[in-house]
Amino acid sequence: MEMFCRQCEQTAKGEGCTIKGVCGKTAEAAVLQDLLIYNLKGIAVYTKLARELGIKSKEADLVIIKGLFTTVTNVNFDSKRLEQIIRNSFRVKEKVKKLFLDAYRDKNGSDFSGNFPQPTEWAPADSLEGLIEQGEKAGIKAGSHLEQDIRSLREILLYGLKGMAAYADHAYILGEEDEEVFSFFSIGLASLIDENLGSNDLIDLIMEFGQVNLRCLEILDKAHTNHFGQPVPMRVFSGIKKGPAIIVSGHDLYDLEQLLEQTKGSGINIYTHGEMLPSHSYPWLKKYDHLVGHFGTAWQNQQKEFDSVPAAILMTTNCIQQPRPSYTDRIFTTGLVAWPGLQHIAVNKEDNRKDFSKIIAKAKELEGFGEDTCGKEILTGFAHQAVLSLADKIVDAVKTKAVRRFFLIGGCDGSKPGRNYYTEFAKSVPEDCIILTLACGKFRFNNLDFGYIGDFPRLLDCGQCNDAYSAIKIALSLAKAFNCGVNDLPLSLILSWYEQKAVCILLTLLSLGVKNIYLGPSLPAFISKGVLGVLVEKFNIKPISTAKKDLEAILNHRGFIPRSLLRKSYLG
Ligand code: SF4
Ligand code: SF3
Repeated sequence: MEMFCRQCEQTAKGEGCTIKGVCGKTAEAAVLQDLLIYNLKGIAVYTKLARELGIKSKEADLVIIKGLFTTVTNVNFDSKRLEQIIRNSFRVKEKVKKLFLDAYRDKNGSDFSGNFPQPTEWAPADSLEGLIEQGEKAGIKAGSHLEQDIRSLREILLYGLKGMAAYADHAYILGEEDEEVFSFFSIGLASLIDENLGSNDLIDLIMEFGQVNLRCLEILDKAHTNHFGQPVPMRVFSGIKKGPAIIVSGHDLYDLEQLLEQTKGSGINIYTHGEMLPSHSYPWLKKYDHLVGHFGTAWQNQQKEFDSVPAAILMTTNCIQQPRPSYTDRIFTTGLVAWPGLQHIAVNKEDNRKDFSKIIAKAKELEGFGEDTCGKEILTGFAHQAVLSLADKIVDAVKTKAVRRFFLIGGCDGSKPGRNYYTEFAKSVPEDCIILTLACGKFRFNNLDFGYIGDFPRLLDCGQCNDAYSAIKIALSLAKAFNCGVNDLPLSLILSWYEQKAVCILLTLLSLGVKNIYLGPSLPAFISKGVLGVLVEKFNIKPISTAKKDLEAILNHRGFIPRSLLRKSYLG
């Protein structure tokens, strides 16, 4: 069977997965995901047209958002689940098609006579085998006739949309949504099948997307902080407490909250894993005494870390890896996460809540850890409010040269070699500099002791990849405080990417005009030479080289204090 996927950083040979995904995705699941995206483009054409007539379909918008999120790397590996999602998305497409055609007729007194692109007319085959055959023709290879840069730009936008879908879904679950964000999913997806759009049109759309994604990040931040409170800096225990345990991985704070509520007084200890670490800094979550600590490191180490623990495991979102036989009976998926054969905890559609009794029973049956063990404390919780409450002190520290420079070293972790660059870089940052970090890439260095500059810890963890808004807000607010542009700040961005959320964050940074980003560990396979040329020319994006070389280049070639600040504070 033919598949072709190159949406993530670990893609085979840096070119594309063709037989099976390096992530573990079967060719069958890969082509079904392609087919789902194909149908979502059809839905998007109708939702876009319907919106132009002032009509919206929440059901269709959500099918698009959840469908896109389903295809993010390391979310859904289950062909059966994908088949259900595809069939449901077809049903919704037919509904929104009728909605549009009826509204058009009502408004104009005649039937719509324009041409619809192919995905609008597509209907699913009756069998799974038939769907797979359809999917084989629906992937990005179907666009091989297109000029390389157009293909590349379309893929960049598609992967950005996938990343934004993850954020929009998290926000929606917590009651936050935004019309600009919802409508852009239709605009963006429909543009991927618009043959009239050239490179410049797509670049403009991608820049617009970056701004819309900023809005999406903002509503997600609002959803989190309204629901769970403003994060506060916290030292998180990373050892073990004796007793039954559930380890929660992924990114979904609402799942964690529901589980904490349902395990209150049960004697079960709850641990975060991977990107769930910053949960400990939210007042509404840290109030639970049985949220005892953080277990393990980043997603790519889960097979080793989950192998022998006597605990139940809950995977709330990406990134799940193929479970080892040693723990398939005690790992549970929920939400959009799916792996064939694993137990799944579904949401109750009536009240939008989940019943975690199955995983609770499993944790009790396993009996848990036999004894307490020590562990280092990990510092987290430096979201925008916590950092910006110190803005005056930070500005003073830069003026007095107590702090020379900030480095944002953040993004995804992954298993390909070369990622020790980020550890080396963090370790080599001079002692008068502060490191901001976020997402799972921080597990490469967040167990190291970076010490303090005065009252400031030298390593400030802003949160999950879902909290990129915090890092952006901190940078923009500091630029305002220094009365300079963000590119004039004594700030360097050293980013690592793996999956599509990193793509959408990068596009937001570019849409804000942020330049000189160091990007690694390797450049995306879906970026064509021509598009890379534009990125280098307009934004001076640099592929990482060695930590030593890059750090030297940054420290030697940048002013340590923004010119405007020098003018204001020192030159009068
Ligand atoms: Fe390969 Fe990544 Fe696609 Fe998985 S998601 S099939 S690893 S490119
Ligand atoms: Fe990590 Fe998957 Fe991207 Fe959330 S957990 S940042 S890779």
